[in-house]
Amino acid sequence: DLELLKSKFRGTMLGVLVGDVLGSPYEGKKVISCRKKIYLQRRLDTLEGTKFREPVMEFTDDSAMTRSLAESLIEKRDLDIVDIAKRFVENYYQEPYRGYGTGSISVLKKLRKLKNKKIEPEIDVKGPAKAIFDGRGSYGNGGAMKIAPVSLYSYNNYDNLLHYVKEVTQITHAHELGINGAILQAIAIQQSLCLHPSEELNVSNFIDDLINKMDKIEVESQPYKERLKRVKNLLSDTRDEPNEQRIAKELGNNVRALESVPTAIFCFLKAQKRIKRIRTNNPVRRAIQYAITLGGDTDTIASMTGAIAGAFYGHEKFSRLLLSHCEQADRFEELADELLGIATSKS
Ligand code: F2R
Ligand code: MG
Ligand code: MG
Ligand code: MG
Repeated sequence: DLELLKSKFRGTMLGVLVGDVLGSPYEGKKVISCRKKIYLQRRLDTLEGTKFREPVMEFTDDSAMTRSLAESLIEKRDLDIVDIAKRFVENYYQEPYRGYGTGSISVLKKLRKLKNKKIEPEIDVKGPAKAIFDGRGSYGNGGAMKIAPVSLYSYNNYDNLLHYVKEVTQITHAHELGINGAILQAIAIQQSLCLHPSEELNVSNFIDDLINKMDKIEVESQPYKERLKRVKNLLSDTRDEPNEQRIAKELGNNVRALESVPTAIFCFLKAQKRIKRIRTNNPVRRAIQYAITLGGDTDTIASMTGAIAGAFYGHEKFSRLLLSHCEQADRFEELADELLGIATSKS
């Protein structure tokens, strides 16, 4: 069903943007207080209920890099990591104020020098990422935060998806945890794309599928698999419902991929049902709002949550009024449509 797929592609790209935009004012704070929760509830109610009275809310590096990646896939109609790296660099120098991570900034600066020297780009494009953090590479969530367009591009080919995610992520993240975090986020989005939003989501199947896939991907130690098992346990603990502090402690809420990608998956799955003190019937908004209440790296966790939720529910669940407040919402929808054109013409 092409109409449904179109809606899901749009939902994915809008989820990245909306989560980032709504989450970024809270980035870096602790689990948010009761008073802040009420404020957040009112703020989102206002944004969903007013047309463009406030200035447009700006996105950060998460959406900026997602946009560059989507634009490259569309322009090249293929995965071209040299072109993607170039676009990351150009975009960073055009808008350096978007709140990039320190590791990513040093990679982008080195990539610019490489470009000037024009040395064997196919080999060297992954070089700077390998050099940072004393040669260990970054385990930040910057790989996962920008990966959504690859899930769309390869939505119907799992093996290609894994290969492409690894290639793209290695431009900025060489650490295994950074790469596997991007893989987990990409396959969570892909799973959501393949499910029908009018049928109730089977939460335990969704998480079991991810656990089985990560079991094959993580060869030696299995930290992501272990976190996903925690997600499963926390979701099934209905008697003693875990509060935000406990979620942040057990799953994490920071810039490390290991301590944010499983958290985003948890937020999406938790929001299948009503959540105490979050007053909305909209499951996409509920997921994003809940992700923000966990504090820490709120823009990125809300953005990754938004992408997975948007991929499941589709774009109809995004309030048009809310979107009117988000910088470049139309552009993100347009990119989704163009990615759909390419992804469906390939197969
Ligand atoms: N950078 C931020 N937020 C903080 C400042 C933003 C603020 N608004 C401002 O303008 O000042 N947010 C963005 O960064 C995260 C994505 O980060 P990315 O792209 O993965 O960057 P990086 O630097 O590679 O990794 C993030 C941090 O993780 C630690 N780290 C990573 N690998 C490490 C290693 N091998 N050893 C030690 N530490 C490692 C470092 O502290 C990195 O700086 C998103 O939240 C995005 O929104
Ligand atoms: Mg950011
Ligand atoms: Mg195994
Ligand atoms: Mg962030």
